[in-house]
Amino acid sequence: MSLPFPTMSAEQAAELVEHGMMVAMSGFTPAGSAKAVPRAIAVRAKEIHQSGEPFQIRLLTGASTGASVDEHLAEANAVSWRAPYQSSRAMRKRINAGEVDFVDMHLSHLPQSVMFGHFGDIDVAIIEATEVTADGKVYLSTSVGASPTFLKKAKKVIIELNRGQSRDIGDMSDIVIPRRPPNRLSLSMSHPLERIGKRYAEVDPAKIVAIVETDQADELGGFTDSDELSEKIAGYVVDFLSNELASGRIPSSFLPLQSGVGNVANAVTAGVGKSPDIPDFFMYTEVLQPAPFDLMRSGRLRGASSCGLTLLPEQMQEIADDIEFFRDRIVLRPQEISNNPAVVRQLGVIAMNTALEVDLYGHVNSTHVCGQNIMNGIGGSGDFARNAYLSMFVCPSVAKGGKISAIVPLCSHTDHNEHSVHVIVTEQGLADLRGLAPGERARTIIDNCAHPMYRDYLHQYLDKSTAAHIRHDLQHCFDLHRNLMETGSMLA
Ligand code: 0RQ
Repeated sequence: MSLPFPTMSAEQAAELVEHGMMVAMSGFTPAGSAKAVPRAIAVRAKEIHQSGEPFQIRLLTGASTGASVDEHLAEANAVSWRAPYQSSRAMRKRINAGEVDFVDMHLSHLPQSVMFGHFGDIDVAIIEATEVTADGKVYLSTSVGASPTFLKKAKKVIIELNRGQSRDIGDMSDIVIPRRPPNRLSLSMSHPLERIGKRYAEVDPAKIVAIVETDQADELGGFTDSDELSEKIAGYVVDFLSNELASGRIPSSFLPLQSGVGNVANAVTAGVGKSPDIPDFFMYTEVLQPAPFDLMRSGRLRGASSCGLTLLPEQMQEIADDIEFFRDRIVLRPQEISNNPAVVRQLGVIAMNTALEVDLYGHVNSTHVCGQNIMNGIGGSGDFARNAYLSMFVCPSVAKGGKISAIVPLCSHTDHNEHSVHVIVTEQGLADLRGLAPGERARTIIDNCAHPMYRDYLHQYLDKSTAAHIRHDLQHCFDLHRNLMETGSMLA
């Protein structure tokens, strides 16, 4: 049956987007990202710029996106404002050059901020779906993200109907938009796979101004095989979790895992899966990456609640080919539910996220190099870290061949403070900070996690600092960062 909505090309749909508009696009990582229309908007922007006219949009998504969104639009200089998270080289460059205003925020907060109008009106939403019905049911594709809220709030909606994505993926969604406070009900979820919502998002059909048919796979970046360093980090994590299990601090049935983005996080989850000491487990997480997917196939991962499927094309094909196996093992939720702090606390999640740098007391910087230039953003790490039963941060002890130490006297920017950080792990070892006072924390982090080439410096910094509850030398706490900026190396 044909739909009562105008079908058009991506180029025609792009004409509906005007300079200065607030545009919301689907996507939570490259999973479910809009593709054809943003690419056409980038081309349109370049043409308009060539004629001497301005063209820039304000851009909202669920989280990071595929290349068609951030990379293409940033290269075309087509974005003036961006929220809430990105991981694109081109976009990062423009943000750090002061050419794009970027709002870095907790991902669980985004739908509520949209609902309350913190960013103003949404002029157009561009949402990838596997099916849309005449009465406005929208079956989303490989991520849910903030799309249900974008569909509700946008003045106009463009649907990218992706025929290349299996229609069955849409049924994995479990969509609920919490009521506004003070009438918000508590979320009743006692198991990571418990369903509390509908399988589709809803939109007023009168708002759908275009259907654009596509068939492109998600633009997933490459994952490197785990290397020696991430294997070491994974080894420490596995030993630690095994000890926690043996001591009864983690129940014998284990607790749901959350794992952040990136290769180290991927390798750590793979390591947990390989350990004979850790029982089959569930995940309550925001991104399902390739390693946990393989664990699901082997039976080690019993099921996962996520916000998106950040998977390799062959893994997506595997889901399409064996939907009976995956249907009851994966639930895709909106980001205000997948990352909901109350649920994270209720389920007792074990959170594993990645740090750029950690200071002597356990504060974590996940976002800003030397406190200034953004890498990606806080993403969902804060949603999980603050409320997890066990909050772990992992990172290599050094970056750039040793020129940068990940363990520093004082973080140059703080995303997660000492009160939300329980365990730090590098390839040097693991620091369990629970129950430790500041001085003990500092020595444990230096001895267990810092690279040997930085340990003397850090101990001396501590010893020379004025005695206090938290010892610091305000004259010298950023010497490593200053050296890095002046000479390209922290130990100048
Ligand atoms: O630089 O890309 O030039 O080689 O940072 O570092 O070690 O490859 O690690 O890819 O896992 O990224 C924190 C950025 C780590 C990421 C961060 C340089 C290093 C390299 C990348 P190159 P690695 P990863 C779920 C949860 C916050 C959001 C989050 C992140 C590059 O994990 O964005 O967790 N996390 N969200 O050389 C300068 C330092 C550095 C440094 C590393 N101290 N100073 N550069 N690098 N440490 C996701 C969502 O919310 C969707």
